[in-house]
Amino acid sequence: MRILLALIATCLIAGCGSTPSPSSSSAQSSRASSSLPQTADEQLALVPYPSSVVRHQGEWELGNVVHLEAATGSETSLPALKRLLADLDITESDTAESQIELFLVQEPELGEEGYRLIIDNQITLSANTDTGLFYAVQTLRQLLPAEVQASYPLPLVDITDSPSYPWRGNMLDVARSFLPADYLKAHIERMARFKLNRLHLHLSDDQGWRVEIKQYPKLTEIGGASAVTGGRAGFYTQEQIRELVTYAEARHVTLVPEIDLPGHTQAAIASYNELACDDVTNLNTYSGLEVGFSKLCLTKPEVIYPWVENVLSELVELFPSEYIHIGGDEIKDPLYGEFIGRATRIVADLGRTAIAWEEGSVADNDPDVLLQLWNDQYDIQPALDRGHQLIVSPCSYTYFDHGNYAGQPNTYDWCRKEGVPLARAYSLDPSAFGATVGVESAMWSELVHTNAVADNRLWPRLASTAELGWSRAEDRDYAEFVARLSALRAQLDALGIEYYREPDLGW
Ligand code: TNX
Repeated sequence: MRILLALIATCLIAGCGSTPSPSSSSAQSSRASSSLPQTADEQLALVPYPSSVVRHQGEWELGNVVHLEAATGSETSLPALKRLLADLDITESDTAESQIELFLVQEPELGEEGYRLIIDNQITLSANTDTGLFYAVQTLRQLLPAEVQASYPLPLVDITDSPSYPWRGNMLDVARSFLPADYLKAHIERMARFKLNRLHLHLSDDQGWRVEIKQYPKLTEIGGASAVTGGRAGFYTQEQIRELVTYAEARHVTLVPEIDLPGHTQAAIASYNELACDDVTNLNTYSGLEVGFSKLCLTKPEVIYPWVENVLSELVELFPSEYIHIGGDEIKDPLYGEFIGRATRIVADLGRTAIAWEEGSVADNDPDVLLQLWNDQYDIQPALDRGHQLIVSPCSYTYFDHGNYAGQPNTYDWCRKEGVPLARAYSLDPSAFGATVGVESAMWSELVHTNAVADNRLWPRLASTAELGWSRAEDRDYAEFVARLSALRAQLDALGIEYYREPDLGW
């Protein structure tokens, strides 16, 4: 009963959004004698909340020794389950009474990422894919305590679940201030716990260049050694990137690299001066807070395009992501549109698809190019009319460099003077901006210089990004979200997250 939350008032008004799907209701009726109607006053402490939860009366106890049966093909989900059991000191034995089974099935309604989790007299996880099974394991993890206990009672439940959007992302600006590879690893695991699946790395900007490019070693010798004032310098070696990619793949997180072009390029220019126009006198590294002052010299195509091509070809060797972000923000130049069109085609010629910030919509891009919307009011309609899809990141909801509350020290407020409190972040409707692959929150790092501050800006707000990307819009209710997330505090603690103590959560 520890994980049950009484939400009588909110649920009476809003309903708990736990409509059984046809398949789970048949599971329910086959055990009608032991099942209760879905009560309207309790939700399981799950974030993001599943599409369908059917509760039955009573509990089942998971033993301290379990028997695992796993389908071949559960190559990431089985290790994830084993990590979960190890964290709770639960051991494995073929003769144990408690059983957990992982099945691959063919149920089109579960899609690529959906799953079913049944707890009756055993635990049964099923999905079409290893990804779905991996997410079933994450749900099971939230149903269990975060720390070792003497016993593990679980609610009897049939959960059928699949995401609203394929893109459930977070952006980290590692360029203004670097985040070490160990932090990224921890972050990837934390994201996966909430079923987030895209980590966008902003790898270059005026203040720093963060990824080793073998053909241009000065990018990291010079550009990697600078940072915003008070921030951290550094860069990822190609070996570290490969290791991060492998780690992320095992957690169904795609690392999406961004090289910001043709503006935000002072670190590149300071490393290779010929990338700037000949009349540019400031060829130094930069550690200030201005934006929009640097650019590649677009009237020197013979210099810049081979460089762009070479950098991007090394990048696609490192990052298997289908999508490669070419930036495109905050720069004015008569040749801007032509540059973006050429850059997105360079990405296409490398066998990938480009993403550009919203400004890139002025270029003549193939409609499969994704556009990342960041100004709430930007007129993206013409691009939607041409068939583009969006990653939705409107700054007044998703910019986590803005305060958890108005006036939080070391936060920006240019987009929203009240900051972006949890309630505001949760109130975004990703579908309101037009055709979208999903949602992404962004943490710019001009003012975020340590791991602890990064944690404070990211959590608990990132849990709201997770629910916006996964749960149905009609099921979202802030009071319920807050009650569920509040109950997951021990899980965040176990992950070592130095979250902001959000008053709405009672923290
Ligand atoms: C705008 S959003 C930027 C970044 C800054 C951020 C600060 C976008 C595409 N560009 O360069 O870091 O504001 O909030």
